[in-house]
Amino acid sequence: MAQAKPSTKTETYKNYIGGRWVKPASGQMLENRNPADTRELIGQFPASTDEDVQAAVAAAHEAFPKWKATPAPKRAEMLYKLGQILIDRKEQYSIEMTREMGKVLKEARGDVQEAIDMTFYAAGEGRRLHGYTTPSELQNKMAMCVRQPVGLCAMITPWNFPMAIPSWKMMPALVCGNTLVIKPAEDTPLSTINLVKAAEAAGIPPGVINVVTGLGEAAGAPLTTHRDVRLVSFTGSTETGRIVSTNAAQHGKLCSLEMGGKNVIMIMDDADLDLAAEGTVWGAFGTTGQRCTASSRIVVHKAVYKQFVEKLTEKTKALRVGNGLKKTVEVGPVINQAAVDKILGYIEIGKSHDGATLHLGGNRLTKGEHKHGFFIEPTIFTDVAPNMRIAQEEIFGPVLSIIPCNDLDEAIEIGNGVKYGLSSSIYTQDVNQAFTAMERMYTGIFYVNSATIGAEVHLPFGGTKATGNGHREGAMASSLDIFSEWKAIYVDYSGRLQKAQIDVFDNRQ
Ligand code: UN1
Repeated sequence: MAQAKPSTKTETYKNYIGGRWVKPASGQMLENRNPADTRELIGQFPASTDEDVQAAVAAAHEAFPKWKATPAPKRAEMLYKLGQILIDRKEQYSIEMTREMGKVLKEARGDVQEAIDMTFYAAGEGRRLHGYTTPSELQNKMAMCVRQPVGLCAMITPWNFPMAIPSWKMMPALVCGNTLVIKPAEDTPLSTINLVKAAEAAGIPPGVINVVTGLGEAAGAPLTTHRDVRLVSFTGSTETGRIVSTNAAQHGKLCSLEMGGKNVIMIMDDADLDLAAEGTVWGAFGTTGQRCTASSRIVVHKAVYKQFVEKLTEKTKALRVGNGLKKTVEVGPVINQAAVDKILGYIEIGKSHDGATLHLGGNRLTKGEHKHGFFIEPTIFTDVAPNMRIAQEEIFGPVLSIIPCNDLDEAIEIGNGVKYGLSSSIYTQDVNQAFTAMERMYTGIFYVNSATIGAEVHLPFGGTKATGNGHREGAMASSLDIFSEWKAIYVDYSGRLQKAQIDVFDNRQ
């Protein structure tokens, strides 16, 4: 198939504030280019600043009382409509996502599908949002709990799942009755704008959802300190997350963080090695390794090490790297030049600082169809020691470290021996080993006989240790804990003053 032709048309996009598409106050724009072919301009997007953030927060603040007062089932009806619109526009939005982010079209479709799933799933909550009743310790008194929205939510989202991750935050926030301002990553504003266009078409009222695009410091930071923002929900690097949570703490805000990972697959000596190799290729090189759940460490039992590496090498060599719009391509580009520099920097660290064996790949691809994009070969390091930098730090690219081990205990120790705790997995046919690992891996997600990626929206998504701050997205119970607050209600119908903890109940009466 011919290489995708660079587009000649330049679209100019706007912020969405108070139900209107508006230019940024500064008039400054940022270019968004296709990482598979940087000659192709996706569009110009607002380089928003504090002034735009102020306007967006004001709009969300104003819209809040009415949205909160809208019955939850009615809010949910709009989400059902939004889900249907996303289904109708899925192909267009997926193609646009591949062009702006680089992930192969099949995966872009998965990303949009995840947003669809999340939207319908959250919509279902409109007729639940359950609280509970509970007995009072006093007679003629009723006690219950209801959920209330937290208020105005600020959302700062990453480029690697540019529609799915915004949907994890937006949909539960909306069904709970919150209004929001979202600042998508500067590399992928279009996919979030597309999601918001669908929300606009679904009839979500002006001001309920607002978008400001631009850079983190100029457009994201002001959201983390604004007086009227009640909650900041962030997904991105651990470094930025720390800044976000410091700001949030200093300004008395609720804060939900989803950050890095250094996820491990443990392959035992009884594993189905073909399945494990196939899973490893998907976990490590799917989305070009740019998932926080990517399988970046493989701990392999020494008894099957050689055999596994052979199988993995063969499968990895067969991967086609290129423009994700081409049907045959399995691995797209990385997101931008800074990512290329970081990933190549880590490959160098692996070789010269860590002294690991560069077994496969290790280079940027610069010729032919790769000439104008950010392409890096799927890269495998072998004989990696658990404490090497390439085995400890998040690379966020197609670089895999293979670490030998002697048994399950050692695999678990290595697996848990990093600062992150997002996802982990084991390949084994032995139910005892599987359950042992399940219990002892201190991660937020665990898989048996599959890689570390592939979370479904109705289960909790998030991690332990440096990955997060205890919150989970996805799964409704945990999402509601982020986007709603409890209100405890006591109704005394005794007609007299009753004092909890003080009045003594007399059962002879
Ligand atoms: C991420 O890893 O950055 O679990 C998000 C998965 C996807 C979401 C990944 N559903 O692989």
